[in-house]
Amino acid sequence: MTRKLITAAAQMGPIAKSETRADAVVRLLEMMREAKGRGCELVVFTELALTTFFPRWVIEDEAELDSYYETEMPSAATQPLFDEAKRLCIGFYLGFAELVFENGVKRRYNTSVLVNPSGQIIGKYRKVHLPGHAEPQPGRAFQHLEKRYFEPGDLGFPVFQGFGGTMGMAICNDRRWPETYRVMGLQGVEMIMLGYNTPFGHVGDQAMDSLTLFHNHLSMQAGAYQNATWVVGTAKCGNEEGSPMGGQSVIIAPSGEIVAQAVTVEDEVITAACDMDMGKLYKDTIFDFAAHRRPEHYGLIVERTGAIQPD
Ligand code: ING
Repeated sequence: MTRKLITAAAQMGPIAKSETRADAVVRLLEMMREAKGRGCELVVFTELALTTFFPRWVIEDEAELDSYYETEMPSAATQPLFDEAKRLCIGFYLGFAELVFENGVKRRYNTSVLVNPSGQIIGKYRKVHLPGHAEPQPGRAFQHLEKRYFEPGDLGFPVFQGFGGTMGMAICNDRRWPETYRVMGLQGVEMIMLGYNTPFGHVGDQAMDSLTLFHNHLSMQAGAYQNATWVVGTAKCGNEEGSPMGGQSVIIAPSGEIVAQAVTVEDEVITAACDMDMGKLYKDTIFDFAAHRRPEHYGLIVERTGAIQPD
């Protein structure tokens, strides 16, 4: 009996600065219902799914900045998502800006949670790789100030048992770093869910920026194949407050093949029946880490990869 997980990526079009959380939640609920209508047990929403991508601006007023963060999850604005998930018996991944006080210190994270079909949070992740800058950069049409508005995640790359398998989470820029997938791959992950907000023109180099969508899929397809895992990548896209962002949300198999892809830059639900046993073929053959992977022979590997340091 194969483990089929019918999965949706719920791509979001722009969220205007004027849109409230309630407005965003209405859109998310509509897509949750559409996913359920297609038989889905899981719907993957995007990064920062409740507000516009505010790191594109310099925000000096702390109260204004704080207004983009959630201080609890579920919050009053997001409780309807949890209630509807339970009513429909469907789980979800949700990205949002998290504001917490730890030992009396205000901390800010770019966060996602995994919620099971009973409406309970079974996993939490905080974005590790923060792109862009801490200080405003001259000459940019839009800033990218995630290093100013978030701290690097302090939860590592954990995996969670749920939906009949081993599930993992990442957020946006994380998908460009092989360590993201490998740390979860070494824990036997079978599906990695991630949301992204990917503005065009991020680097300011015409040749590189023209490859934004190619690099989007390249990163996720490679991560999926090299770690024998499903990858669900859900965009926030379209022209959001004048900033064009890439779409092309995808569901990618452990083979690296794209099995579903969005074709608009609006709210769009894509789905796939994910065989959660498909990765096993790869993990038992070409990506049998125990049989073929040799960290002890990788030479000068530093950091905390656990590799044996040369004498
Ligand atoms: N955004 C972008 C990401 O997809 C970026 C930053 C855009 C990097 C384009 C490279 C090219 O990684 C977030 N939110 O991480």
